[in-house]
Amino acid sequence: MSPSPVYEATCTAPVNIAVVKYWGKRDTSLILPTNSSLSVTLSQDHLRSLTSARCITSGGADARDRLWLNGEEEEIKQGGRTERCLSEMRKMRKEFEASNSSLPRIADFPIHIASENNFPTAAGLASSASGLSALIATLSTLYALTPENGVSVSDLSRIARQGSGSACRSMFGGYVAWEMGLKDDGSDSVAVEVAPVEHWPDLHALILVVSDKKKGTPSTAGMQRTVATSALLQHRIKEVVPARMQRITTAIQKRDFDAFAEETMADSNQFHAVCLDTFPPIFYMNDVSRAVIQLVTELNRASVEKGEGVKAAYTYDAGPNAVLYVQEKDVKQVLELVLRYFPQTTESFPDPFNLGAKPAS
Ligand code: 2P0
Repeated sequence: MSPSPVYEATCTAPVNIAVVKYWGKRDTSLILPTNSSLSVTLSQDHLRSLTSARCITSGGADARDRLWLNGEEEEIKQGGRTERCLSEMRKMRKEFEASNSSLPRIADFPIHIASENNFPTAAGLASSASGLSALIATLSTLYALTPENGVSVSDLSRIARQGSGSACRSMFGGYVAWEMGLKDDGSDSVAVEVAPVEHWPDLHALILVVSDKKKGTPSTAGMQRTVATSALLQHRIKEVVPARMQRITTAIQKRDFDAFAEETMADSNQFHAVCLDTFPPIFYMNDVSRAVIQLVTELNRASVEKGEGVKAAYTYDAGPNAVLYVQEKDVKQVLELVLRYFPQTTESFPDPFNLGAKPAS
């Protein structure tokens, strides 16, 4: 008797850090954003989710979809985001099986999924982006829903988006836009590659972990409050982001760090201004975050005065941790400066600069 086949797959997906921020949904169920966004996907070496999925072919009491996150079992809620991603991927696999009689019939088997992050979850380090992106990458491998079989990465990003908005951008490496799309069904709200990592490989992301505690206001709830209450958001959506998306895309294409840095810092500032314009207001940055902004501003001012151009661009997500984009030639100088003004503590995180990561596919 031959052993029954095992259907399983394991993939990783990295974190991405937005330089034009996604904040606000026009459709909370399909996860359709109020503006386009753009990010840099980091290297898998430092911040990544690792996800395995296996079809349960044996039946019995265990034969239901199950999920473990960092070793703890989580309920897969009916109608929830994970369930939605699973059912969308199953639907595609069923269509694939229907069109190809030689494929094993695995779409209806229950699936067990285990996922782990190698960094603090929900500390403003985009864990949902890498987590949901790794889930979709793993299911696409398990189900052979790949570009060779006519399923593009943008197609997969449309499903990852329904798990967590920012996850659609982690489906690509390098420089990635999430085009908000115009359609109500979300079919045109997908991630697209702006440039591969090889286009501009000497850009580094230095992650300064100010706190690895769970953030106060979860993004999903925070952005809905902003949509409901902030007048500044409407200005941002209509007047600011469309032009900024064009300018930053051009800056990336030209490898123009000064322009890239200017747009990145301005967009981070406006995202946090929009949070402050929300009622009740949302505060993600703390005093240390603001001190890092002052340090970077002073460093850039002195450097531009000397004719050496901008040295670093800060950006902050839904938490106090700073991400500094720095060109390779300036990494040492910027790190030394940060360490001088913010001596390391070893209490909650062993090495705040251990996570310096180079974008990669
Ligand atoms: C971003 N953030 O563009 C922005 C900047 C946080 C600040 O995407 O509700 O976790 O799952 O779609 O993707 C965080 O939002 O929210 C986020 P959901 P998500 O990276």
